[in-house]
Amino acid sequence: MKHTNWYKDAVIYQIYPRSFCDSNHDGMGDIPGIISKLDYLKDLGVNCVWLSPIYDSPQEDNGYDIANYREIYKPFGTLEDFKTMLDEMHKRGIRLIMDLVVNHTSSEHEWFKSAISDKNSPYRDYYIIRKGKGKNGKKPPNNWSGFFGGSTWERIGDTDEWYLHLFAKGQPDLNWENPKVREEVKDILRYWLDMGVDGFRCDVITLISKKQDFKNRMPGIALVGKDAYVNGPRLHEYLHELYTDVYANYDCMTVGETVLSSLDEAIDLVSPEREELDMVFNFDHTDTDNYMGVKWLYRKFKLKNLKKVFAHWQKGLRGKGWNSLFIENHDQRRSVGRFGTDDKEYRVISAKMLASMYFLLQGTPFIYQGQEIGMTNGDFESIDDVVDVEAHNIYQLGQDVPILRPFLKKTLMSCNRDNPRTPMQWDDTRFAGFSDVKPWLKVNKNKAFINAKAAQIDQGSIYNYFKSLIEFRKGNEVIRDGEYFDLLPRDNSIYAYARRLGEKEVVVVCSFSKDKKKCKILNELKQHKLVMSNYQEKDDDVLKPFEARIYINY
Ligand code: TEU
Repeated sequence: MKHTNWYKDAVIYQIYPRSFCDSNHDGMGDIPGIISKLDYLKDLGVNCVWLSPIYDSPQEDNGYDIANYREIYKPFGTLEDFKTMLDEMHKRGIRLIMDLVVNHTSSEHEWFKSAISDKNSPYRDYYIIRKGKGKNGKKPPNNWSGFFGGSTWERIGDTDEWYLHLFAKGQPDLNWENPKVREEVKDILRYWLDMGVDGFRCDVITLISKKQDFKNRMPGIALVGKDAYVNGPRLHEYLHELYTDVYANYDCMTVGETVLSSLDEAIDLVSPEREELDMVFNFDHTDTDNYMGVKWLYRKFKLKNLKKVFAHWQKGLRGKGWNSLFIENHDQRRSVGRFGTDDKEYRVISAKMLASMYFLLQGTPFIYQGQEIGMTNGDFESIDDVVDVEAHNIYQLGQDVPILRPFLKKTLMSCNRDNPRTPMQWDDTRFAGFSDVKPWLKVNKNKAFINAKAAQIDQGSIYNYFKSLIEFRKGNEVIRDGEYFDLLPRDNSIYAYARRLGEKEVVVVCSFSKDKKKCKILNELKQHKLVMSNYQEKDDDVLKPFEARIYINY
């Protein structure tokens, strides 16, 4: 089947189902809740949804631990609800991509239960099981450490064998070396594609192939062993196999979550002729405010670094592959208040500026639920307000390793993954219109004035700004195909870039400063037409705090 590459014209909205809309009064979002909000998405103007996992799961990692790939987690609804949702989306011209979590399963998956209870189980080799070290194998097979802190190995009962888990204990890694595992994955893909879904966001897909030596690696502060489990030796082979055996037969798209991949590695993943993935999420820009990619090690944001990263990817992938554009997701803290912006006095202005900044780069933009109304980080006061498994593991690590405590004191509340997961703020009622009972996670107090109902009415809202941006992108070939030029690469408070296609040009000018800033570029744009801005009044050559302007010359 011919791929139409529809994703290049998509604007994708990410739904984190647990926090989106509760219809059955259990304090958790669900599929009928999503259906009730499809008109809202249609009004916003998005034409694709990425749905975080809705599969049957014990929810140790909120669904990123799947116990049955073909069933829906009961509190979220039924397969019938799912089919209705898909139908209702398609009726509105909205495509659906699912979260594909196949680096690991849940430890509650039947395969895993069988694998660990019986050494002769046909599923034993579905997982990565190795003998421990020391007397009676009581020590883990090697010193690798995982994404949620601590060893990547868990002992199987009191035997001398251990299983590998790069994430939580309840997320055992699948053994992709085993061809049967790959066949299972293909069957799962076909199951959903045949039902009509339009593609997949492939969770931690760059971790599926592991070097098979399983030897110790150089000790370090985080992700010991990553050279053995990130971008492993057979990654490309596996992805190509999925492509030829499955994706090639559907007009679908895939976007890989490619943690820790460089531009060169990404090019190999998305070059169309290699037939692996269509797009990747890289995290270089969300790592500009931390050290060594470790988000808990916060460092002051510098605009120059962000520009460098965007230029690197915009230029680097040009003509070779397609970028994904995002500044938020369910693992990242809220963008407003981040990247040197302000989530108090200038919240609305800042959110619109950030939107202008990333939305008009080359690639497919993603909006994470609540971003379109400028939702902020959670009001968490202590670890007791936080549910996320990663936050609790890291908190525990801080208790065990006192040297880490001062870092965590600063960042545990502001960087943990529950920040973007607070219930979607639909209105100003007690539980923000998300639910009529107490939600699973604290509702932000600012629902009183940050909510979708108010935003839809207010012409000057962030929501309506996003609507205009989406409208502006539609059918705009300069935005889709134009080349990227950084106009002020060395400036540390103004981000100005152009997108050029032939004679046509779009120019985006954004101030990342709380102070007024003189900007010489503005003088050169006198012949251009201003099409959007986050302020009513304008000075000729001075940008107001966090001002954004979008110009065209055609
Ligand atoms: O995330 C993978 C990942 O490496 C990071 O986003 C990580 O969770 C975070 O940076 C830790 O600070 C994916 C999913 O997006 C995440 O929600 C899951 O927990 C994880 O995989 C495991 O499936």
